[in-house]
Amino acid sequence: EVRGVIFDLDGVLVDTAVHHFGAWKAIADQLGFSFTEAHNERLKGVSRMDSLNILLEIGGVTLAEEEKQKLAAQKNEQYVSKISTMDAGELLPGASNLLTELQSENIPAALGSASRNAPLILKNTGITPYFEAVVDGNDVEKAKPDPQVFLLGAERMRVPPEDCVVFEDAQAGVDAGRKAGMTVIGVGSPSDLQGAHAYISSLAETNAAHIRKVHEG
Ligand code: B16
Ligand code: MG
Repeated sequence: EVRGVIFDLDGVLVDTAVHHFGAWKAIADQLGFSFTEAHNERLKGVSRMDSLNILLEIGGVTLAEEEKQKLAAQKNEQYVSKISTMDAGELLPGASNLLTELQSENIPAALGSASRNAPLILKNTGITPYFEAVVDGNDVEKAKPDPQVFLLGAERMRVPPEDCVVFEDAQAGVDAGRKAGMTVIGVGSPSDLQGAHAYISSLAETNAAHIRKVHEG
C-alpha cells in the first residue's frame, strides 16, 4: 500500500536547473572556459561542492580549497538572488494538482532534495504546507545516490520505505530511491534515467490511482 510519496525538488516540482546553470556559467566565464547546457546535465541532483568539482574538471582548472569555498559561495549568492523572486508560476505542470490530491487522500508527502535552498523554494512557490517532512542538503551527510535523504524522509513521515513512492529526474536520485527499497517513478525518459519502475514526462501525467498502480507492480 502507498503510505507516503517523496518528491525530488529541482526538475520534478520546479525547474530551477536554468538558475543553477546561469550561476555556474558565470563562474566558468570568470575562470575563462565555456560551460554549456549539455555540461550542466552532469550537475543535476549533485550537491553544490560536488557540482563545483565537476565544473572545475570540465574547465581543467585546479584550485585550493579556500578558493573553491569562495566560488561555491559566490555561485550560491547569484542562485539565491534568482530564486528569491520565484513564485507559484514556476511550479512545473501537475505539481500543484498532485500535491492537493495526495493531501485530500491523506497520503503524506515528503521532500527529498540535495538542495540546501529547498526551504526557500518551497516557501516562495507556496507549497510548504503540503509537506509532512522536508529533507534537504542541510540534513544529510551522504548525497544521492546514497539512500539517506529518502530513508530520512520516510522515517520523518513514519512510513516504511517499501510503502513509499519516489519521484526523481536525476540518475543519482533514481539509484538512491532503489537503494532505499522504494518504488521509483522517473520524471524523464528511460534512456536518461535507468532503473525506475515507471516513467512520466511531467507530474501532469500521474495521479494517486497511477501511483498505486505502479507501486502494485
Ligand atoms: P544547492 P534536487 C539539487 O536539487 C539540484 O538538482 C542540483 O543541481 C544542485 O546542485 C543541488 O540541488 C544543490 O543545490 O546549491 O541549492 O544546495 O534535484 O536534489 O532537488
Ligand atoms: Mg532533481
